[in-house]
Amino acid sequence: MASKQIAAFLTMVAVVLPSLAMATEYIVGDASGWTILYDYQAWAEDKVFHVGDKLVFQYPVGVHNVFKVDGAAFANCTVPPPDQALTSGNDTITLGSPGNKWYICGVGQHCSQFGQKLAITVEGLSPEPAPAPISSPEKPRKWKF
Ligand SMILES: *[C@@H]1O[C@H](CO)[C@@H](O)[C@H](O)[C@H]1NC(C)=O
Ligand SMILES: *[C@@H]1O[C@H](CO)[C@@H](O)[C@H](O)[C@H]1NC(C)=O
Ligand SMILES: [Cu+2]
Repeated sequence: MASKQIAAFLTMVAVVLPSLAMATEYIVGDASGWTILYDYQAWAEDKVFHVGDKLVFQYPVGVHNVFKVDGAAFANCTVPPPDQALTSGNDTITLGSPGNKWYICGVGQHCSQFGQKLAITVEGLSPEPAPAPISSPEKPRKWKF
């Protein structure tokens, strides 16, 4: 009885742990942190972000802030209402869904004049399924996993 429960628990741990271990915490801008005159697109370029990963925006409190915005606001550096700002100086955002995400600094002209903006694409948790072979005339293969 009890050993059955333990077995079930261990199975659960075995399933859950690897996915937790794979979650990555990214310090935006690495040692430079969240600042002006830094190329965040170059920073993001070689990274693959997944659901569950975290972005940490680090900066001196009061000098910058972080707004999550949509694509249009990102393009125009449109700053949302102040109550939507993250201002802790160590703002952690867990990437909760796949898709495009946009972040800007709302202080002064940091976004529009000094490039303090980050756009990323978040991939889903599981790898993309292999594309189905379209041209193959043979009957569908049975995939073994
Ligand atoms: C962004 O800027 C463009 C060009 O100036 C303008 O046409 C558009 O309405 C702006 N969008 C937003 C959401 O402010
Ligand atoms: C910043 O946030 C990260 C992630 O939440 C945390 O691990 C880290 O300890 C924090 N650092 C400071 C200096 O508060
Ligand atoms: Cu700023």
